[in-house]
Amino acid sequence: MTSETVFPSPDGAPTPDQRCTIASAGAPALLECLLLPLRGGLRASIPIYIHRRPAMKAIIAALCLVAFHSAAGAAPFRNGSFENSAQDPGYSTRYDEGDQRITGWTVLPNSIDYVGTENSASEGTRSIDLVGNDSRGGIMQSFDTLPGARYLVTFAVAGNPVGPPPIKMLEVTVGTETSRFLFDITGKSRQEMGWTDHQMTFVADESTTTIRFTADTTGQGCCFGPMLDNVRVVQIANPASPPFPWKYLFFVGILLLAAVKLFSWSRSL
Ligand SMILES: [Ca+2]
Repeated sequence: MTSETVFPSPDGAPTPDQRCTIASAGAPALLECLLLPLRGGLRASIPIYIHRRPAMKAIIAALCLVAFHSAAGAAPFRNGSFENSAQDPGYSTRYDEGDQRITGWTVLPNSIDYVGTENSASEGTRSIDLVGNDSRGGIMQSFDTLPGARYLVTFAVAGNPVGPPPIKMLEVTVGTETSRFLFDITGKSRQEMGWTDHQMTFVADESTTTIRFTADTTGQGCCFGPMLDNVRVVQIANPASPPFPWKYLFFVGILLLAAVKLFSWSRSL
């Protein structure tokens, strides 16, 4: 990886065409680089070397963190049918805790089976057996939500008919809501899975919400769990009243403070 950082030389002021290429100089240096045109515009005739000013670096770093935090978010809910991944599961592939090859999803302890041709899916050709090799497993996704809004989650449940236990139990946690769902595999087969839609609602408390699907068959004959497919999340009601944007008010305040500091600092030179 290349790293080239070009700042104003000690005997020359920054110029509009000053080249600035950074690959690994770090966030504070990158921000300095991005601010070069601004500094040049403010005091084109005065050498300005922010990299020699720890206080200014601290202010800029704080601005950077606040800006990134404000802009940060998870993402819209995605890949609820598990059809997109970095690897074709084939018949069935075991994924351990922390695996993120299924787009948008992270595997929870201990493992899951990413099912392809082993069993028919509810939608498409792929689904999840929430119990992998260790009698317990799960999968989670974080996604953008509007605080105060109500959402409806719909998902298809079945049970892996290949083995015990006969009654599969699925636990779903989203926001502060937790529900359990049972599925009896009696009479079901790999071709006739008996997929059944279930629903639950939740009100988002934050701008990001996490949904978790987990299962535990410990002591019940091991490793054939409830199966999951075709998860859908839709907003069904707006917030009762818009939440006051404290976060953005704080961000504006930091910007004003930084502008005052920058103005005072530039006048002192
Ligand atoms: Ca699917």
